[in-house]
Amino acid sequence: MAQPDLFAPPPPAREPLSAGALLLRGFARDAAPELLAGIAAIAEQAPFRHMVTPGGFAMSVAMTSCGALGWVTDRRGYRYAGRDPDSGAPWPAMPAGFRALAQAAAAEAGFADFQPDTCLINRYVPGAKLALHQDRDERDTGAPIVSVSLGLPAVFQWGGLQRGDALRRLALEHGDVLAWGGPSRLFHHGVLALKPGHHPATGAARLNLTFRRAG
Ligand code: MD6
Ligand code: FE
Repeated sequence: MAQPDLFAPPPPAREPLSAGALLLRGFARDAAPELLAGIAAIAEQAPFRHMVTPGGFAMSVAMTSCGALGWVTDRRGYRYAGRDPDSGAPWPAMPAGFRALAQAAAAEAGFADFQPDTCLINRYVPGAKLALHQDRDERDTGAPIVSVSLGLPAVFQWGGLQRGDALRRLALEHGDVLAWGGPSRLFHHGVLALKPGHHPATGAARLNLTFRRAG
């Protein structure tokens, strides 16, 4: 195997992807233990589940939510709901540290005063993937989205406004944050099937937090 090049420059800490989209490498690394503890507490109240798409297929990514709203899907469609359909209870509150991290990342990307009302929590195990999609179930697409990657690395596909636009592949690692809005808010994106591996913080899984203003 080739030796790592000790003199290769490190990847840039902030990489603009296009107008309104910024990759902040390692931005959440220090907060990761607190985020993972928060996720564990949320999952005790609102367990991860494999929801069914309107087409009738169970998603390979397991999901739960915190905040005033949670993203859900079933045979009736995709939407945001104020209660967990599995328990009938309100979603767990969004921890203050989650909100603060999302606001700080949004501010870095030029979106002042981001007020997320939902955080979708995605759990990937090897083989789990997310097909190319747009995030358009939110009432107001004026607000950005902040996405935090934890644990095993994943390949993120990043396209454009049109479904057929060229796709870029980004390696997202533990602590990486994407902040994305404005002209990029409705860009297509997806996650390729997770490769097997072990990460000290999450074991054999990748976790993703996606903060949005949905209501
Ligand atoms: C994921 N993320 O990274 C899935 N959507 O696991 C998303 O679908 C996503 O990361 C909108 C903006 C950022 C994202
Ligand atoms: Fe998305």
